[in-house]
Amino acid sequence: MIVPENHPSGADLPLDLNSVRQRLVAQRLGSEFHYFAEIGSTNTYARRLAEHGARDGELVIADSQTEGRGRLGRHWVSPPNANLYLSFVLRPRLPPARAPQITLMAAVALAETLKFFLPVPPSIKWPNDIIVNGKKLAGILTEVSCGSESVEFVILGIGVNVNYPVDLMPEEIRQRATSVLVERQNKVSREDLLQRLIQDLDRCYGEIEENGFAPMAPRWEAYFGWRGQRVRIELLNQDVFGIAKGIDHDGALLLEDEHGKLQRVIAGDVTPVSQ
Ligand code: BT5
Repeated sequence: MIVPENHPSGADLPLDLNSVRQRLVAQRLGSEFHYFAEIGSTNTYARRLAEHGARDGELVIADSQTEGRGRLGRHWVSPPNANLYLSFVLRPRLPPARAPQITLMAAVALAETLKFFLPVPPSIKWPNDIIVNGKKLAGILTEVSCGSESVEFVILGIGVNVNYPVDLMPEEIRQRATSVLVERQNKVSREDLLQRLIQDLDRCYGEIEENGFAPMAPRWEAYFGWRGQRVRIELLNQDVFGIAKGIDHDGALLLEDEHGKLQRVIAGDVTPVSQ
């Protein structure tokens, strides 16, 4: 690979996507790569591609983002050449009500990939975070466009902190974020992680389309870090408290309220609280 002249020696190199493509064994995901050294947001770009007819599985990937997005207008810190920022255009054969299962499926795939690279298994924080040793290592941003009866497309965006040292993290996330490098104390190949992630997502995507989420639910549950714990759910206008019991077949979080009744929560942020 040709290294740009202005590249400081010792710094991380740009992604070598040829090596990923050559080794990739996937049915649908990664059918086409759209690579950017820098982009605003891979999700925004992927949405534009989808609106112009991009096919199922096309992948937008960048070495840095200037306007990386989280949920609810939050910011995703996306420095150059250290991490992974990617978005797939998906055209799943799912009814709109089952679209949230894409996020759950992606969390399972991401946890299965990361388990291979980490000394301790990651946990899933419902619905979209991957947590290691209590800190956030990866996040998922799923954006759905629906017709009246079917899902038109889903943009599945994933940010993974890979070779990201704590001292380069901005103050806003330093106490709460981690990376593969931080957890294993040495660097990993972003190409190896990316290849495995695409393959795991491809497999899990096929599984939920074929059989629904139910057969995958036990795997999700096995990674769920807050079962049996008292949690706070931050909804848009209020906070709700209860005991996290797991998820139902649609991927809603099951919360036991103070009267012992099970409530279904379909969106929100979960934080464990002391009993
Ligand atoms: C997420 O949102 O966790 C979804 C993140 C998705 C990012 C990917 S990158 C590729 C694709 N293109 C995009 O534009 N986005 C996707 P949320 O649950 O709302 O979490 C956002 C919060 O995570 C922020 O408010 C920070 O507190 C924290 N955060 C921001 N950057 C982080 C990072 N690099 N590592 C860990 N935590 C971070």
